[in-house]
Order: sequence, then C-alpha cells, then structure tokens
Amino acid sequence: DEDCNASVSCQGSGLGLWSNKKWGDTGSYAAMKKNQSWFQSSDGDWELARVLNSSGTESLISYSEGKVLKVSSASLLPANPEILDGVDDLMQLSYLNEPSVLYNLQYRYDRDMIYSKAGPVLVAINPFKKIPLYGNDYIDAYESKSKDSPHVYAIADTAIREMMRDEVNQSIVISGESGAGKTETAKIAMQYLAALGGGSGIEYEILKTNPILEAFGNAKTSRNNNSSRFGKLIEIHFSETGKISGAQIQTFLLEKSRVVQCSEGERSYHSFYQLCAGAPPSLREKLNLKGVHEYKYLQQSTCHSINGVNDAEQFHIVVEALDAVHVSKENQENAFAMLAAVLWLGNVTFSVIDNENHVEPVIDEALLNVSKLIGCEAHALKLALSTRKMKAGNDNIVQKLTLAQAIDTRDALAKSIYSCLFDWLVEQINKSLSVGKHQTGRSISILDIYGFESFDVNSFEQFCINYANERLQQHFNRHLFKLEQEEYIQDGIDWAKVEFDDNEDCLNLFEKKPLGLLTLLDEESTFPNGTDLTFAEKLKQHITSNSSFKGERGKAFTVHHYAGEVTYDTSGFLEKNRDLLHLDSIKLLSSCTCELPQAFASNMLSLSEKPVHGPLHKSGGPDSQKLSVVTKFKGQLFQLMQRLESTTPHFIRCIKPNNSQSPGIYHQGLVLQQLKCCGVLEVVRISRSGFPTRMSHQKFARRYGFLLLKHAALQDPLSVSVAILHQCDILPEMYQIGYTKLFFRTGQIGKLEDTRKRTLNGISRVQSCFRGHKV
Ligand code: AOV
Ligand code: MG
Repeated sequence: DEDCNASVSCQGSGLGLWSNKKWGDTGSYAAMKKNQSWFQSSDGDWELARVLNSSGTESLISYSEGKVLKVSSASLLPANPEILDGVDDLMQLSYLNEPSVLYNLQYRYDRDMIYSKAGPVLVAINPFKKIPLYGNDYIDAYESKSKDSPHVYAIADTAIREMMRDEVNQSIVISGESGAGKTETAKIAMQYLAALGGGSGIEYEILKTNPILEAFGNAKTSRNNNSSRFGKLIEIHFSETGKISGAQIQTFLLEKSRVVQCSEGERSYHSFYQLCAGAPPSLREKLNLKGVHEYKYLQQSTCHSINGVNDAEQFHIVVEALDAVHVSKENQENAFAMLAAVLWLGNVTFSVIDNENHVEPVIDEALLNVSKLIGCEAHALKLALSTRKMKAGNDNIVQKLTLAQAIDTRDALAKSIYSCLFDWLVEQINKSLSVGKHQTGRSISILDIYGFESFDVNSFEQFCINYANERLQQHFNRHLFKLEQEEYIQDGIDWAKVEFDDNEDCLNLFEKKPLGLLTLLDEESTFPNGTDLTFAEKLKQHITSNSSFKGERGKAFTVHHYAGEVTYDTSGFLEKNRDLLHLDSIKLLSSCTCELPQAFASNMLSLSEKPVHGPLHKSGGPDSQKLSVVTKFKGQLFQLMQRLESTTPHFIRCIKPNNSQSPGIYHQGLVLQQLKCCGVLEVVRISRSGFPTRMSHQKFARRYGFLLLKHAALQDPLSVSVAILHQCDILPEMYQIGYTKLFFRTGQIGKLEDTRKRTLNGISRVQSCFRGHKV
C-alpha cells in the first residue's frame, strides 16, 4: 500500500527533467546531483553546488557551469537525491532544509503545478495567469478520485467526505499575504462544494455572494488589484444527504478609512466606480450621479480604473447577483443611494464663520444632495456637521466645531454609512441564504482572512490583522501538533521525543489583563488626556517581562510575532480604536425618512446599549459607551476560534511568488519569507523534530533487503528491517519502530538511498566487468 513516503508519486512529476537554468543546467543530471549541496550565493539565492573536495571546515565547490569557490563546510546544506525531485508532498523530502523546500516548490511551479502539500497543509503558489486546472472535468476527476495530485478540489473533497463520514463540521482555513490568492482559492473551494452539493439552487446564490462582497469590500491596493479589505467566514450547510441547504457569512473588521482617504495608485471600494460607470440613466438622475472624477473622496488618487476590468460591466454583474440573493429592486436602489450619499458627503465644504475658526457647511449641491439621498432636512444635516450637543452639569450646551473637527465629523459619518451599508448587505445575503429551521445538517466553513502584514510603517490596521494571525497560528499549531501526535500514538511511538513550542507568549502580550496591549490600549482610549504618545509610554512602563515586546523611541513599539518582528507606529491608534460616531450624527440618521439610515442608526444605538462582550466604559456620555474596536475584534476572534475548534480544519497556505503580480517569476527570498510567515516551514520544522518519513515494514524490507549480507534466514519484514537498520548503522535515535511502520528522522532515507545506489552501481560495474572479461 501507500506508506513509502520517501519515494512515492515522483514518477509522474517530470522526474529527471532539469530545465531550470537557475538550478544548474548541465547535460548530466545525475552527475550534477552527485555530492550535491546547496550554497547561498552573494545575492542570497540558493544554488546547487558540487563538492569537489572537503577538508573538514572548508570545502571546494563548483557551481553554475564551472565556477569554483572555497566556502566554509558549515554553510553548505545537503540536497535531496534525484528521486525526490518535484515530489507532491514536501514531507517526502529527506532533507527539509530551506533550499530543498524552495527548490521543490519552484520545480513544480515552473511546470504549472501550483499546488503542493506540506504534510496535511496545501501550499498554493499564485500563478498570476489562467491555468487549466479547474472546471467540471477537473471537479469530476477529483470526485471520482481519478486525480489525486494536490489541489483545492482535493481539499474540498476531503472536507465533504469527512463531514459525511464522521458527521463532524469541517473548515477550510486559507491564509497568506496580500495578493497571495486567498480569495481566489476560497472561490475555487466554493465552486467544488457547490458542484458536489448542488441541486437545490441555493448553491447558485452562494456563488453570487462573491461579486457582491468583492464590490463593496474589495479595492485596488498597491499589492493587489482586487484586495479584500475585510475578513470573511462563510459557513455552508449541508443536509444529511450531502446537499447544500443554506449558508451564513460573517465578516470581520472592514477597513473603513479607505472610504475617506486613499493612497496614490490605489482606489477606494470598487462599488463607487462601478456605480458611477454602470448606473442606468434613470438611476443616475435619481441619485444625481456624476463621473468618478467629480468626487473628492475618489480624487485623492489619480487611479480610477484597473487594467482589464470594466467597472460598468461589473456593475451589472453585481446587480444580477443582488437579484439572485433576493435583494429587492427598491432595496438595491436604497443601497446605491447610500453610496451616492457617501460620495456627495466628501464634496461638502465648510466656511469659517467667526474668528475662532468655527465653521458651517456651505449649502451647495453636495450638501443638498446628501440630505436628499439620506432623507433629512438640509438644516439638520448642517447642524450635525458643524455643532455638537454636550452636557455640562445639568445644562445642555451646543458647541460649535472647528474646521478640523467638522471635517472629522463629516468623514466619520461617511465611514459609518459605508460600513453600515456593508453590514446591512451581509445581513440581506444571510437572510436569503439562511437554513430552514428543520434542516439540521452539517457544515463546511471557509475562512478567507487578511494575512500577516509587515510594512515599512505599520499602523492600527496591521496591529489588528497581525493579532488575528497570532490567534490563527495558535489554532494551526495546536491542530497539526495533535494530528502528528495521534499518528504516533496509533503506531506506538514515543511521542515525548517530538519537541514543539507555541506562540503563547505573544498572545499573552496582546491579551493579558490588566497589562496587555489590548487592555492598555482600551484604557488609554477612554482616558480623557490619553494620546498616542502616552499610550506608547504606558506600554514601555508596564510591559516589562514579556520577551515578545520591545519598546522603541517615541511613539513606536515592536512585537516579536511568530512570523517576524513588526514595529508599530502608534499614531492614530487611539482614535481608530475609539471609532466614534458622535451621537448627533447617529440621531441625524435615525431622524431620516429613508429606510437604510434609520436601520443603521438603530443598529448603532442597540450596539452601544447592549454590548455583547466586555464591560461598558463607564465614564462619559453615550459616545463612549460603544465598544472599542479592539475589544469588539477580540470578541469576534474568540467566537471564530470557538467555531473553528469545533470543526475538523483543512489548511491552505497561499504564497505570492513575486511583487509585480506577474506570471512566471519566482523570487526565492519572497517565497521563503512567506513560507516562514504562514507557518509552512514551522510545520516542516515540527515534523523534522519528529519522525517525518514513514515506511511500512514490508516496503522497507523489499526495497533495502538486498543490502543484507546474509538475509536468507530472515523471513518476516520486521526482522529484515531491523537487520538492515543495524547493518547500515542507522543510529537508534534516528528511527522508531512502530506496529506497522518504521518512522525516520529527516535525512535517514536519503542515506539508505545512497547506500542502495552505490551497491546497485557496484553490482552493475561488476556485471559489466564480467561481461567485458568474457568478450
Ligand atoms: P488575496 O485574497 O490573497 O489578497 P487574491 O485571491 O485576490 O489574493 O488574488 C490576487 C490575484 O491573483 C487575483 O486577482 C488573480 O489575478 C490572481 N490569482 C490568484 N489565484 C489564482 C489562480 N488560482 N489562478 C489564476 N490567478 C490567480 V488580499 O485580499 O489583498 O490579502 O487583502
Ligand atoms: Mg482577498
């Protein structure tokens, strides 16, 4: 059966092909591979080198068409035997060092095999081009098991089968950095589930949620033309017979700031451009729509279109999708009116009315359009944007706003309207997809959440995103750890020999009470005199014993994440964490005659009155009763973790092979950094500290039995195996003998293969000698 992890399934994957220049391009592949090691060239890339001779600490190597170099022996890493080139699963490699892993993935990527396994984890490398691996024929092939190479379909198929067989909910957890392909991968998985579980028609609706959520929650960024600016969990429900019965979507932390500010070269949310480009004349007229370049929020970047994307066409696709999930035409129009209101809000300007820099909005087309679109008096809007009602003792006073305050108020209103609209759309989708009360089946959840981010300047958004990733990483580690453990226990292996550490320390740094990052941030956010600087200082003062934390000069601090160190600049942290919409603005919305603003307002009011997690902030008026962003986010994450813990997870790690979104380019350094970040090397490391190579007693005896000098007397595979191990000097700490399999530490099978090859060569030399003698 299966079980020889070290030598299966490489036959079909182009064994012996050696086309890539980077990895050496010599006529004799076998000669190249003999005595091969990896050495790191001056540009940081790994290259294959042949060791000419070695004098202990120093080695003479030849590489890249005959260059010769003297290097320290310690800097060389062993390369795998040729039999392992391009294996499906990195775990099959004898040597799991970084260059070997990188090489294997590139070997496959160059041949459009973008999927590989790292043990239980699927690694997907973004091809940035269409590759013919999808569609009904492929779906059928994976369903019928006539194909079994690594694929998203194979993962989805396993999920369905395990759900049906074990009657346990499943999850597919997709991670990777921006532009790595998470959203596309999630859609591919959904496609498979829809094809296998289809029939009721609801699968069609489920697929149609994608264009809607992408229109309202995705934007062009410098990293990805279609970057998701929110996290998403979609839970697809199945009946007892394996048919899709409904679905529910949960979203996480939409990036609101993009609505009012956007960097050069990027865009705001697709929905705005689609509306401006695609709205039919009657709608244009109703909403007083102008072209994209008439709106200040969209003018902050000169980028208004995306190569290869037709916004007008997309608009129609979104409308069709809204129809499919039963959003009425009237509600669609209401939603578009909110988009237009946000755009017009951005055009509202202010004029100074006194010498204290207090302002009033200019009553112009923009202000009038906003009031018409949300359904309020222009005067009420004017007041809400330029004054604030306050309580001083028992008196109500009205404070006039300065220009900066008024602009903040206007932008906060725009951001709130947009994010409420987003939530409202998700709610409509969920209503349409909701599972009937009596259909209690099983579910498969797909998680597509922002990956670990580390930029030159990292702000509140990265802080939240990376915290989420720490949580996910813990889930990932724990789960894979458990899986390994189970297999060892099943085969009677001493588990204690596998070491493993987790990211408890870093999670503690975030979550500890009262002196963790989140609590201290919340505390400083409610403190009247708190600033980003006092926050940073508090951190340095109070967090003294956590090794994942390092204070920096000024407003910065560094966190040692599992995926690397990130320095955060606390500028804007407090304000983003408070995320206040003043009560005056909420009241304005609730007084509107239009349905959506009212719904938004009552949602916000109910949230501030009935918090779901954590205590209320006691001080201050209703403004401060709202949950802070990090507290709410933490609550969401805990819920998410709980949900995931009750499922059998399947992990997909997406990798971006270059930063230019181009096909055919594989940057080793970039890939390596991601393999580390998304924990693939960690999986590899875990198994390396364990016994990753497994082979059944039978297979082992068959393959290496001929090496035995005297094996005639030995019959059973286990005895043959033990004899081989002794004769070949495999050290006792390098293997364990299980009930059915032998478990080896990394590199051991490579050694045995070498011995086997030498012996075979010897035999054939002896034979040819013999033949030569005869002739
Ligand atoms: P992301 O979800 O991981 O980024 P996407 O799924 O949006 O990344 O992928 C980015 C782009 O890569 C897509 O728009 C496609 O052009 C291309 N791509 C990804 N996967 C494939 C595939 N399997 N085949 C062909 N092209 C692909 V972000 O949402 O930014 O973190 O927040
Ligand atoms: Mg995405």
